[in-house]
Amino acid sequence: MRTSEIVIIALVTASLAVGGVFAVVLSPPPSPCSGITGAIRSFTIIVDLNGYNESRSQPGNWPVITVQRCDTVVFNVINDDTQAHGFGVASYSNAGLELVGGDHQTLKFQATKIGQFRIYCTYSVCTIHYSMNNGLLNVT
Ligand SMILES: [Cu+2]
Repeated sequence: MRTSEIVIIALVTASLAVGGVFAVVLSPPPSPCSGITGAIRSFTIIVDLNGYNESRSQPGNWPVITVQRCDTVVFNVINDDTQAHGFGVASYSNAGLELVGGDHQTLKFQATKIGQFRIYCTYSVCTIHYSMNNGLLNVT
């Protein structure tokens, strides 16, 4: 084999190896919950002038919800107020739901990330806003 042939073979081999490394680096990591069927955990959130499920009269975090990683979390959010409110869950749904007065919507996701995630009203102008910023989703 001539030197030039060896060089070409070496270059082709090297580029294939680099391509393989890039393919591994660039492909998304598998979901930590792939193949895991968690429980379905449903929660009803009543939104009114007392906050989220009476959060106005709670000194600390409220509501506090705990699920296990890979559970499917379903929030049934009922806006019993006449004004609009939002319902966001940090990291899982930052945009959240937008509910006009009297609206009822569902927010559903799989809890793939472990941690504590704030539950909050995404409408900063609502009159009860200070009581709608301290909900907590614990994913254990
Ligand atoms: Cu609000």
